[in-house]
Amino acid sequence: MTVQPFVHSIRPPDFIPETFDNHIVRRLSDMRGQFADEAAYERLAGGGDPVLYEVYEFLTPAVAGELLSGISILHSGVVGEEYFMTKGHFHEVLDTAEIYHCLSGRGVMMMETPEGRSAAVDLVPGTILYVPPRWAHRSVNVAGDSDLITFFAYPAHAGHDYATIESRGFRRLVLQGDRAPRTVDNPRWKE
Ligand code: S6P
Ligand code: ZN
Repeated sequence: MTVQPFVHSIRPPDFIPETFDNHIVRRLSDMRGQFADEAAYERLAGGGDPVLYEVYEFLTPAVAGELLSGISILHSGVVGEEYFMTKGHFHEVLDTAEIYHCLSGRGVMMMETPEGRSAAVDLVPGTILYVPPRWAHRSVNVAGDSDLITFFAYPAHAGHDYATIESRGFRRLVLQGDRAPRTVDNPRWKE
């Protein structure tokens, strides 16, 4: 199947694409077990099941050579001291990279390799982040009151390994601090 050239368009302030192929909505209930403060999670879940983030995808065939891109909109909030965040994943084809371009808001991209290296990069409007092959990645919204909006693109055959992060978490967490967000070791990280 050959893909014809195509365009999509986004505009501030909400950057929701006028056209897209797939819309993913992830709620608090999709993140059970991922936030460090379980009591805070249950308190928030008791009040409903808020949407944490939405992804608008521009699909292409899942084969090497194609790029899959889209817009990710991560809402603001906290579970205990921990900011709203995406599930996070390794790519199933581990040797595939990804580009993120921050369009709006304030965030941190938490990243780590299977070998134990860890990195946290600030995202502000204009930031272009290269996530190299092998690095798991999770977006974290550290703004008090605005969405974190990013454009992303990655090899369409990369796939997602969510299970590794679901079972052991990320090595580092991003928490609210007195003046600025702080990153700490995840006390529940499992080898
Ligand atoms: C996919 C890419 C993004 C994420 C999105 C949601 O490789 O990294 O499109 O899918 O930011 O995060 P997650 O961890 O729920 O897929
Ligand atoms: Zn990815």
